[in-house]
Amino acid sequence: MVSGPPPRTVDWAILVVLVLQAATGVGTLFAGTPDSAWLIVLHAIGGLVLVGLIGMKLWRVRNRLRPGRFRREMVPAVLAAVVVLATMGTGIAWASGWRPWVGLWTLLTIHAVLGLLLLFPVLVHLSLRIHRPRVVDFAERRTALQFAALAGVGTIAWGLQRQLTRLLEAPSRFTGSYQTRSFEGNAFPSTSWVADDPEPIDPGDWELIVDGAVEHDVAISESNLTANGETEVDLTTDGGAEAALRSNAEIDAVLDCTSGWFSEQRWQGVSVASLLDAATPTDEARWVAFHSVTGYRWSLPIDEAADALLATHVTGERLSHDHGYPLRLVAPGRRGFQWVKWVERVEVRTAADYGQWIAIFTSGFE
Ligand code: HEM
Ligand SMILES: Nc1nc2c(c(=O)[nH]1)N[C@H]1C(S)=C(S)[C@@H](COP(=O)(O)O)O[C@H]1N2
Ligand SMILES: [Mo]
Repeated sequence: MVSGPPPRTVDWAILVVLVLQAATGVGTLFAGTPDSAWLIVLHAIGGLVLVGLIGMKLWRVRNRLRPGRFRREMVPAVLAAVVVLATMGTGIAWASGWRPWVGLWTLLTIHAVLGLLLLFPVLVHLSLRIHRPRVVDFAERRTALQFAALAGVGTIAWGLQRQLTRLLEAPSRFTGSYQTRSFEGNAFPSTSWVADDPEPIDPGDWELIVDGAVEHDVAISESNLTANGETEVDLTTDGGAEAALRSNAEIDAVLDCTSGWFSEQRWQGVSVASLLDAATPTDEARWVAFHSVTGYRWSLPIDEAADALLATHVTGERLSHDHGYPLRLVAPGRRGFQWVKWVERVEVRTAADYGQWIAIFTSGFE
């Protein structure tokens, strides 16, 4: 019988691929434009190569898994094995075109959560069992060839799988997301990142404020926002003087949620550039933060913000409450979680907003 690569080499390769999977997996959450497609391809091929590595490892230790030989120190190893199989299984099922929702979660979300949980049993198992690698473990010509062959098989498997999803008519975008209800107005799914679920907003109680590192604050009421398809901007610091601003904008852009679906829509509303023009950023202005009534917020570098839109309409329909009425951010090339809904404040900033990383997890909790 042919023998595989040496055990310690397989173990180290597993560790390297796992670290790579965790890093590229988290990276996919930010991959919004095709120039980051390589990250997802790397993740997919790495994941398929891991199947081969885990297969070798489980084959090697199969005798130790018999009931009579079970010891307590093996618990982290067994847990790690179960979770890695579940992570690979959910990843492959999703990428092959099986995309069920399990309650509020998609299979892809479950995959990501399992992938992150996996790090715990793996770290414990490692701390109990670690053997230091030696260069010679990898330097063997035969071992190097075996790994190259494994990478080749992984790449071929990935290519075949892409064909399979085409046959099943379940192709995905480069992010791994599938298309749903494009250009059908409010019909596409709506989702909250964690707990945001505000009461519907009464337009009479709402206004949009632009403030921060600007020459003058701006306030816009809901009726001015939508009047005549134009936007009248009220420069509040100028004693209420009203400046009519032609700021109606329209763009086609893809909302791509990290839970694995996307929808392309024609978004209509107020261009952020026109709001910035009205408020006039100071020389120190660098970032623009978009605040939701719920406390959720996200920011964009000021140049990128100028290309974004605060949408009132989605493919011809006034935004529904679920999709962020009266106003939601449309940030082309960014992932869905950055498209803040129910926006009430545009804050021009001189510095990055690190607090947003906490706000997106905690907003909506009382
Ligand atoms: C270390 C843990 C992880 C492992 C072992 C792993 C493994 C895999 C595997 C085997 C696939 C299927 C590849 C294919 O069949 O083409 C996959 C797909 C995927 N994984 Fe992971 N993954 C991990 C963590 C994550 C995390 C943390 C995320 C996101 C936060 C993530 C996001 C994705 C996405 C978006 C896909 C779909 C790619 C596509 O449809 O082309 N993964 N993963
Ligand atoms: N205020 C607020 N905005 C939010 C969210 C949220 O939970 N709260 N969820 C984000 C996420 S994760 C996505 S994918 C999109 C979903 O937009 P939709 O509900 O209109 O489909 O909104 C984003 N904007
Ligand atoms: Mo999302």
